[in-house]
Amino acid sequence: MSPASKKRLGILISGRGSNMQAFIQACAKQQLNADIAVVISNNPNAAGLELAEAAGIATQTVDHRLFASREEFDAALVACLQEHRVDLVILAGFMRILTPTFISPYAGRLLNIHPSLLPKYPGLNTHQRALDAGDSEAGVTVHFVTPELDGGPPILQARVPIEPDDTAETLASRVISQEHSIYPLAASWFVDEQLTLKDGRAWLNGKALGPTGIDYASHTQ
Ligand code: NHR
Ligand code: GAR
Repeated sequence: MSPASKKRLGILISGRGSNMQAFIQACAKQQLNADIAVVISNNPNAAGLELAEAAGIATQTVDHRLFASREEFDAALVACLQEHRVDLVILAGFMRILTPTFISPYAGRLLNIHPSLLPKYPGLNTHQRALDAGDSEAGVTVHFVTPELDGGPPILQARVPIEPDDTAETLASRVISQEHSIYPLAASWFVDEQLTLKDGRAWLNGKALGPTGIDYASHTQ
């Protein structure tokens, strides 16, 4: 693909930004043939904003507390992404639920990473919930975002074992290293036009994916 037609990513964060950093590195190593056009945070204190600035990437803060409704906040996010001519939106630890005002203009061009083996544990506190349930494994899912929270079609999952003395923190650190591998990989499938959302399902190279997407371990075998 010529540089002029490189896809432009917009990354939405709320905090640390380690997944965003994985995208910066994947672009630098040309594992991901895209440009990061803008990093947007709803939280003015997100540490990830400084990481993005240090990498020379445009940043914006759109503070949700300054808007009267979720729809007005979402419209401001859309305006910012449009200004930066974003083709694909990456939610990377973004902590605000989005309404159709945001999702409609980016339907099929909007990815999230969720730290559980969806459809298990949508929503918050996933690692503690997996521990409390006595699960023997946990993991992470990259999925297309739809209006149903963490309910959009899965694309790629990685599994990790749960060890007997795990805490939510030790489990999260095992999961996050998988996140940094699978999220840029799934985005590269989209950027390379192998991945689409159609009829409510994720399709990779013309094949509809199952309800848990691709398993990363079997993909890398
Ligand atoms: N929006 C839609 N419509 N669909 C999804 O699948 C979304 C989404 C927005 C964010 C990320 C998500 C996750 O992977 C995500 C997926 C925030 C909350 C939440 O409850 C839940 C899930 C996710 C992100 N947020 C609270 C809210 O009132 C605020 C919590 C906080 O600020 O700490 O928006 O887990
Ligand atoms: C990641 O574990 C991500 O999966 C999770 O938050 C962390 C963000 O870390 N996302 C959610 O819980 C979304 N609700 P990061 O800021 O270092 O990428």
